[in-house]
Amino acid sequence: MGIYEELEWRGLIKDVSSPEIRELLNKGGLTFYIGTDPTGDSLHIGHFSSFLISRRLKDAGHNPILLVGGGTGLIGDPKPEAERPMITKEEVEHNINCLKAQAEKIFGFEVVNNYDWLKDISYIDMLRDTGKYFNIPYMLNKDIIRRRLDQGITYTEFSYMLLQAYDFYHLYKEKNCIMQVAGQDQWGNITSGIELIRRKLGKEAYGFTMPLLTKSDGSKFGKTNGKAIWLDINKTSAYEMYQFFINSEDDKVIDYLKFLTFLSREEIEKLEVSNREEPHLRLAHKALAREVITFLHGEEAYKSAVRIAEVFFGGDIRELSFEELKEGTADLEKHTLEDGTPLINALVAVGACKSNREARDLIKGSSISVNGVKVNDMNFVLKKEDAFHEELTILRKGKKFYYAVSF
Ligand code: 545
Repeated sequence: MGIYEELEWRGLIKDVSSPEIRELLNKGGLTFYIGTDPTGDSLHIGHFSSFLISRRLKDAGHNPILLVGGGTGLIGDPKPEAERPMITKEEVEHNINCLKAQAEKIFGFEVVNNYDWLKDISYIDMLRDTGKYFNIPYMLNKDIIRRRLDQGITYTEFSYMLLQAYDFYHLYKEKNCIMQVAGQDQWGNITSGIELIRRKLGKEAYGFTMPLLTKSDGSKFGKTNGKAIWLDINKTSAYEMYQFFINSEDDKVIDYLKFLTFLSREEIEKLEVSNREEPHLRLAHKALAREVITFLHGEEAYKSAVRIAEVFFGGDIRELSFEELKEGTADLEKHTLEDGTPLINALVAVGACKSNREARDLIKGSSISVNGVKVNDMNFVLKKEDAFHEELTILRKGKKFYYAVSF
């Protein structure tokens, strides 16, 4: 199985510009690029699969270039829904630094910034040397432009494809980069570049896209409760990421394994059987979480995430470090109570029960613990000095309902 067939099996090939791509990819040794605009200060899990593809191609003997769009980010790639708000030059610069560092750390590839060549082109030269190769009907026929025509699109965003096309042309000339790879939303921009190279240089360039990951209802993959899953560990902890993957939909988890991990076909097929025949073991989900978190954040972070998950699932929270406790309670609502609040009142205040009477019953029934210790004393009082680091008090009702309290 060549790399092309492997990508095909993983479901990573959506559109290809030419049937020759199979042979080119299987042969190895070509230079290709993948680009990203600095619209944020971190990549998120939705971008991850497109970047992993570069790694797969590198491992198959190709040379990757990662491009950050310091120039294009100032313009804004049109989205189907609406015009993008302009971001300031300072913001673009900040985001570039973050993305560069992240891309280098995670993928270790050469990073180029298109601002370096786009900034020097004058408007007149752009119109003469690039604009002249773009026919308005051709541009209007691009999917993304058609989708914006009713509500409108500014000239600025309309021109975006010229810049991305120019990048491809530039990299083709300067670095013999003959292929561009991206998510399926980039098809129009990729083909514009291929067209420009053909017309200006008389040479053939190539490109292919991969499908975007979705949830089973077709909605965007990569968010939980409206919160994105970031690759930056300071924005999304390893434990949060663990929860995200462990809770993947059963009918999607195999797709995610194919897109987001380097597990072999054999290993994934085994997990597919397990997911079908013994779904309660959640082996596929666990493998997914393990592979992605270990790749991004290392073995230690992954182990710690599992430890937090296991402890919060019914273990002893006193075994966790303070950092881990904070991670494990990060998505709980934080209740602020007065130092010295009786446990009974606290249970009502945090919403663990409806009345003092119910609180008493719970305590009597040994269902309540405070900071990992079962409490049977009706007169128990919560104190700041007993809190973890005098900061965090954790109440537990039954096996898995947690409440975080501070004073
Ligand atoms: C710019 C100049 C080039 C080549 C590419 C570009 C960027 C491209 C684009 N890509 C998307 C993107 O999202 C913002 C990331 C925030 C940190 O807009 N015009 O930059 C996404 N891309 C990865 C995948 C994508 C795409 O980075 O291709 O499909 C998402 O999975 O939306 O010369």
